[in-house]
Amino acid sequence: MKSFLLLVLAALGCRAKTVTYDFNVTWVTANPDGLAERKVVGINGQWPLPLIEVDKGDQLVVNMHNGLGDRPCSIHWHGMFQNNTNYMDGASMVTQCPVPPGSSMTYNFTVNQNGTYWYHCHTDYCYPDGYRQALIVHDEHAPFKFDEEFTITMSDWYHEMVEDLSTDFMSVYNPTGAEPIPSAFLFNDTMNSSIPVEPNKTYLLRLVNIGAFVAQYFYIEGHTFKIVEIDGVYTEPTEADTLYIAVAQRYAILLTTKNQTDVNYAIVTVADSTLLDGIPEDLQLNNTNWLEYNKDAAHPQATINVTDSTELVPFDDITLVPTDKMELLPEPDMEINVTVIMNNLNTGFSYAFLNNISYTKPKVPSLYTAMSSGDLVANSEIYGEFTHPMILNHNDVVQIVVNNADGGSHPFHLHGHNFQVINRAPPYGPHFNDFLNGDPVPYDPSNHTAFPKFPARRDTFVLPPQGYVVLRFVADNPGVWIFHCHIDWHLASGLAMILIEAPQQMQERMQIPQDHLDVCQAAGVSSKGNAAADTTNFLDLKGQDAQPGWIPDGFTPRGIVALVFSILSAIIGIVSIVIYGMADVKPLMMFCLERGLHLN
Ligand SMILES: [Cu+2]
Repeated sequence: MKSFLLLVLAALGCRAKTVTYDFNVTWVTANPDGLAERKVVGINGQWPLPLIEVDKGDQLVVNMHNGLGDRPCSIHWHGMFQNNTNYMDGASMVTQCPVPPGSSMTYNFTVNQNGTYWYHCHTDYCYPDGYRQALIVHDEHAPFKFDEEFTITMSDWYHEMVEDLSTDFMSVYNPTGAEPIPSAFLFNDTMNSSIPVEPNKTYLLRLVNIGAFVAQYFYIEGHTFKIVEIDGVYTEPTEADTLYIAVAQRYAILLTTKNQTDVNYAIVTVADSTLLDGIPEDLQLNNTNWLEYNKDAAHPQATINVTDSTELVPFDDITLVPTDKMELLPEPDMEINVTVIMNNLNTGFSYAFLNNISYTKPKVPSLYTAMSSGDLVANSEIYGEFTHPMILNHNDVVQIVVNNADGGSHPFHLHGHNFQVINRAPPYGPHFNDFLNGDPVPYDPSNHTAFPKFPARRDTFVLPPQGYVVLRFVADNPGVWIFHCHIDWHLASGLAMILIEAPQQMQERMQIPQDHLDVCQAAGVSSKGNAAADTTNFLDLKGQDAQPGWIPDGFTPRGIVALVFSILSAIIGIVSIVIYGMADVKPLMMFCLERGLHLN
């Protein structure tokens, strides 16, 4: 029996391999929409960035060198559980120090998952400058068959550098927090491209929204398809014609081609225009790429039959059933109940809040606080009030209720997990924006639709405008995990909190690699201590970074806009009086002087 087991283990061991990538991160230039050449973050001198491909069970090793010269960076492996390797999660000031220019960090973890993922920078705002790409985990035991596969990324794209956009975004001139409007929408980091297909074949299309802000609708003219995976979770094959893919979400679909080679079909992506505060005339919201049966045949532009993206009816992901039929988790041991709020603080900028906290980075990465805190590891105070820490006990069933007091939808992502989405209102479809006609509707535990028996699981879900979502998961993955809105503008304005999961087990099971600690040294960031970097008294948070102060009652965002604009117009008024006034006075003075008159 023992030798049989060894044989099995050896067979398994033989199959798993180590996949190593060396990433030298530097600035390069690119012009993916043909409209503007700009600086982008490249890897090994290339952009688009390399697609990472591994097989389930592989060890993925990425040696990252920051050659940008002018800013720190990191890499988050979106959707990877990082079981017992929380320190490889890549979120700066949560699980590591930001890697400064000239420094390197090795990410090394086992990929015991399958499906469609992506990687992106997770240090301040750094991924909208092009630092993002898909990560595919192949699985020879996938519960579906196909002939060939393609990965399709979609993303919003800016012509300006994020450093310029962010200064205007967090500014007294933007008191309503209007997000920068993208300049274009890319498809596989280009536009007007074709996916070559043959008739009567089945293709697996892996769709990933690697954008920083805007969700996109997706459909293929003349075709339906079957959803088989969401965010790495296999689902019962489910027929659909239109998808709504928020930033960070993934869908894998099976598409069977027609028995013909005469006609090419439009693959249509439509940006969710409800997210945009204004639509410039030259912004192309609807984009056509092609399912190409015949490269010599016409490539017709899509015929869009709706005037507004909200008229499209996407498949509701909450109805999907995972193939593993994991049942609804039992009643929670712990509930976290948060409400999304947008408000101004006394800087005059707009901030995002979960309840009354706008996430503010600590002085020590929160995981390093946990690892250096000894017996105080389960005391939430040491992580600082403004990281919004929640302590989760090992293996507890956790329920998160997210209510939305904001009129925008938000794609929320939890690191280190996927979770059951057990309730959401309003549902995808024609009523998605219905709660905007009145006050926000919070989740009511005594009045909701039935929870599914086998809830859909994913790692990023969309919170409807003024509605709510309820999710459940088991706290079985020790680590510090950030839960945040994936619209990068909202994360930067504070729409995040951290979960300190199984703190004692975290300390017992993990050890921070030396090269990660060296990065802190190089970055001048402390790798020990509480959120205020105090290493002697972890309960003394004096000096922690805090969110700005509240605005006295009576000031509303509208009031601030009015105030800013009246101050501005007063200044403009004074300046014009000085310029034009002097211009008027000068000839008059000359006239008087010439005639010996006095101006009084
Ligand atoms: Cu958001």
